[in-house]
Amino acid sequence: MTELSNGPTTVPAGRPDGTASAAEPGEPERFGGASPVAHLRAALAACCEASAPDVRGRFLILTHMGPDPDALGACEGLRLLLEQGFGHECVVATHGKVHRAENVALLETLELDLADYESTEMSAFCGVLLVDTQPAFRHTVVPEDPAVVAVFDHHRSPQSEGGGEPVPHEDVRIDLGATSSILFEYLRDAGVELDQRTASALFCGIRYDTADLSRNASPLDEEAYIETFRRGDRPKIAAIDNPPLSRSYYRHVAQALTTARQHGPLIIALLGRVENPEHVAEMADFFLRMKGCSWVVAGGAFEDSYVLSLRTDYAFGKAYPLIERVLGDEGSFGGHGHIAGGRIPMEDPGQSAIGSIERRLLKNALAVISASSEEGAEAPDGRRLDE
Ligand SMILES: [Mn+2]
Repeated sequence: MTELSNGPTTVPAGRPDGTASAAEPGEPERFGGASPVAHLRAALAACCEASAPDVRGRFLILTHMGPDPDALGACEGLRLLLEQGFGHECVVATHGKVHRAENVALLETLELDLADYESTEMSAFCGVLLVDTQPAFRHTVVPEDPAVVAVFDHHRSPQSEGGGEPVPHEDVRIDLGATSSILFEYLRDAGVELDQRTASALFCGIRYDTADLSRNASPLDEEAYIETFRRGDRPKIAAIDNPPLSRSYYRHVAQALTTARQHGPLIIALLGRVENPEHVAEMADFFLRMKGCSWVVAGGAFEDSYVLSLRTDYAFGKAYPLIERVLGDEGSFGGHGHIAGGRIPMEDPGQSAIGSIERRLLKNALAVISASSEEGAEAPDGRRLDE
């Protein structure tokens, strides 16, 4: 998910119902001292009270476009909380096609019941709940009506929040590795028992966002990871981690191996037109494992966009400022840690437009290398990987 700025995270104080449920001792004063579960329950009750009887108690759960395992895990966790914990009805709707093999495997293996945002009738719900993103983020679509009642996320807020409507229940914790861990906490505190499917979905969310607790993992992530694994479906969790790969994946591997060039610590693989936009990110991951490679720029044209993925190794540094320089002033981008992605819209996605984008990206990437080596030094010549 996109991390846009270093703006502060704001958690509104005050609770809608004035109940006296206390926060954990030592826990920072959030939700005006109410427990998160009590505050959320009250916010949803207030929303129901303000709605027409035919939609009362019906909620829509949304996340960012092209949902990843943490987004999908958090959606399933919230679904269970609303249905089993609070007795509400809910629908989870996703926006945009899911392409990445692991994410498709998660949807199919766990048989998740997801509606399509575009064909969802918004007037059938009294409120919207958002997970793993926030209303002002790009790659996120929320309806004008009904309003967003609750947000659960672990990304920093955009600097310019644009004076959006305050959300009654906003739980943003940037010190956590996964949004799925937040939903695990609500389920635990509400005393809702995890079923195998929800536990598996939550586990996959925490696993992939924290790289099996190896990055950004807090004590809550650790507890959630272990408890959801205990209750999850282990053969299914293993199957999701080793998904079947399409023939087009292997065609792209062959193409990427002949197209990629190594320039010192950089491997750059600009693939022309691709059949699946996720193959761009998959090739970036694939090349980063090569000895001597510290960063990878992979790109490919899909439909009317040129898609870019950038990866760095742990020693090399942050991906976000690098992708900004590789893109120049073109397109949009986001990222955190060692992963970044960008997109350049193309009015005419023809071969010559793709070629000129790829030449510009290559030039910008090589300029980064020249600048970081000796003053005025040229970037090393590109070597084929079979040389
Ligand atoms: Mn996440």
